[in-house]
Amino acid sequence: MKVAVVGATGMVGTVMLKVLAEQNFPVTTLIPVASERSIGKEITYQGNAYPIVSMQDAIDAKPDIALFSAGGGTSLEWAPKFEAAGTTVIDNSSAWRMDHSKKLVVPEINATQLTSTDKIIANPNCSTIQMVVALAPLHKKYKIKRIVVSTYQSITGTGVKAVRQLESEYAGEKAEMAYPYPIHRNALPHCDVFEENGYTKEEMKLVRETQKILNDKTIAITATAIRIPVVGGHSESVNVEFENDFDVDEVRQLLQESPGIIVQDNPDADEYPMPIYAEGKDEVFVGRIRRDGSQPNSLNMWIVSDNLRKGAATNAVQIAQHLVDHKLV
Ligand code: A2P
Ligand code: 11C
Repeated sequence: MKVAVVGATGMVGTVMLKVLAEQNFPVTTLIPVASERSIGKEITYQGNAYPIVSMQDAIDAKPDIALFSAGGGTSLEWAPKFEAAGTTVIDNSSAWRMDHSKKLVVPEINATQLTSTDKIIANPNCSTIQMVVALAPLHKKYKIKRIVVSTYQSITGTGVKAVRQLESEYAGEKAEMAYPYPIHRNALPHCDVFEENGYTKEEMKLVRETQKILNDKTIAITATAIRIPVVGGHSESVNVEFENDFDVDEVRQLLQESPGIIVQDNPDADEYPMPIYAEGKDEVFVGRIRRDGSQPNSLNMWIVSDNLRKGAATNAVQIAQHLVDHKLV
């Protein structure tokens, strides 16, 4: 496969390259792309140096697959041009996710919907991916009526500038601000921009993307997204109300047997998921699984995953692997 990585110097792009190498993805030619200011610089992949090229040079090279993580505007402008050259684009931005003609894919849940005619495939938002990986098997078995989710999100989701802000604040130095307030020793109830309804875009992604991936608009969802001074991954407190009753041990068993999930749930041994241990891993970690006694058929759980891995790069590479395995590219 000729593989282009668009945004190869960025936070997610760097992890995409790492995951492609780790998974031994069948790359014959690697085409790293970044902005004009990076052209000519080199990145290293599996011990070899590759020069960063422009978008147009990448299109002219006619890649089979392009993994995009260079922002929504870049995707809107360039993904159709790659498509026109015959490339299948897997796009990590929010540009195409809610487009009715594009599929929003988490391989464990809905990769079987993909066909060779899907030329721009959307990768969901990180906080959505980890939640739906854990909820999809439960929805299938007990049917979800309502989800109340609160997130505790890593600053890596914002990008390099946010990581620098935290490091500077921690060191007591003057920081270039990625957020409107300090993030060190703070919690910001503000991820992405505010929409007119008073919710942030990040919160509404959790609502809209979850309904699309689970293919069920009847699920009621409400979200609060919080940024915290953590780097390893996003954490989520999730309250779910089902149509049907469940047994908590059966829920644990079901999650344990589901692909991409590791259950860490032993309060007696202080065992529960945490972002410092999820960092660098590809799985979604679930714990604190317990009945919510305040209303019927309801469950609480705690879901943690590395937002740059399963929340972005790993999910995109898994989509690419599905396309290769099923000869869809
Ligand atoms: P560059 O490093 O040259 O700026 P992040 O999400 O971590 O901020 O990274 C964004 C990525 O997208 C970087 O690799 C960046 O390249 C790349 N990028 C930004 N704008 C463009 C563009 N117009 N065309 C191609 N790549 C872009
Ligand atoms: C965050 N979820 O943690 C964001 C980052 O729509 O792909 C990714 C934004 C997106 O702030």
